[in-house]
Amino acid sequence: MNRERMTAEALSVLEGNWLGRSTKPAPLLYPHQWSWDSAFIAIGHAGVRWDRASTELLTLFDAQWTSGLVPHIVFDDGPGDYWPSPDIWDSQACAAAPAEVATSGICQPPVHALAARRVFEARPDEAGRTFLSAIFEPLTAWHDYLHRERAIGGVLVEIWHPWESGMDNSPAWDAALTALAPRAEDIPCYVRVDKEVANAADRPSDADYDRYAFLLECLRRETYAPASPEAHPFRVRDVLFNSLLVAAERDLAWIADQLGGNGALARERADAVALEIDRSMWSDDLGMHVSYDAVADRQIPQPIGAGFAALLAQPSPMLTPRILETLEQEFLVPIGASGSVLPTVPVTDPNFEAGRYWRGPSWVQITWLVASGLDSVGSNLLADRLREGVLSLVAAEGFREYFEPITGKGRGSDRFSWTAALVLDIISPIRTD
Ligand code: 2M8
Repeated sequence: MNRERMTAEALSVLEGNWLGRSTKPAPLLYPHQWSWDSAFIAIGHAGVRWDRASTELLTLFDAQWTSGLVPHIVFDDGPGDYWPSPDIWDSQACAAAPAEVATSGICQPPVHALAARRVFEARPDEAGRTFLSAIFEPLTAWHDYLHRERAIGGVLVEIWHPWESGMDNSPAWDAALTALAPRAEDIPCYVRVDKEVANAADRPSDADYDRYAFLLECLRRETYAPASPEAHPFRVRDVLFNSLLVAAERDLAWIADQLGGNGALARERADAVALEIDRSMWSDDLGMHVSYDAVADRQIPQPIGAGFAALLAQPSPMLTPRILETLEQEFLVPIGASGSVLPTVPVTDPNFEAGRYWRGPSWVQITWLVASGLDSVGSNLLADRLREGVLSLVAAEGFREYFEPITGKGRGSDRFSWTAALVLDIISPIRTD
């Protein structure tokens, strides 16, 4: 597939997944609007369908809770089976939830300010400013929510469910999930739809789903705002989530500058979180940043490709050479003449499974973020190799949800929105410097 054809195909994938005011991640498996998917979709649309890009983000923030939480799913009322469905989340029983639309009650990584900045930069005229003014307060409320409700006893923010990481089935969560050991009577009944729509062998195990259901129920009982968050049984300071928060705060500060406002608080928060990422997430053994289990009070010694997103937080320059060495020597797999593929975990890791969801495959959105992080520390050539790798995978296998790192085989859902959107951005990037 040449680049012209790839652009046309990517646009047709996004058109096919358009729901009217937002875009679903994939035709069948994910039939609603997902929070961080929408941010990536907006980034891809910014340069080619600006109206769609701005509408995508505004639709998501229309479903924002009064607490500032941006729900990870905004349910569409069209056809489509998904578990957990709106009745399980029961957002309408929560005073903070919007009345007009059903949503989940948990969140996903805060990549939205990065998207909003790019949408504006694609069109810095009056329409762009109107969009930026409309999204600024909601973005601020979202970040405020994270610092206020999710930073328990420190500045790093916590996720309370693996789904909040966006990397649901990552081996990084195995120990914390095993430790939950829920009693059978505490696990709500549910029927898995995902195993019917996708290849069951690629999906999380039933034991994992029991724990997802158990955690959802714990949170639902407290209207997703636990009175004693310290007592919640799954509390993780995720390296990707926190690194994105730093980048998002810096972009929020930039947005404030554009609007003649004051970005000082956002900058201060970004610097404080970035410092703490280096202090408590750096693993000298692994030569990279890792997540932190706040319940067990220890680092999670699982190297994950998303750990290199810490570059987006601009770590101490003393750490950068070691991070780049780990990335090149432990993670990257060559593809084509000049590309590299970033797997979820190193292909030599005991937990590596080439085709299993979040346990081995390469994901386009993680690769795109790590490439942006490499750009931000001046490693543009390496960043280009990662982006080249994405184009090679897609040229051979289409717009798949994820790819086996060694063979390049496409897996998961086909016609996947963020894969299409980020290919559009890789082919014609919006500059943010
Ligand atoms: C996957 O997550 C959902 C739950 O949110 C699922 O498996 O049902 C993840 O890959 C997540 O990162 C993504 O946002 C979502 C939709 O693409 O699918």
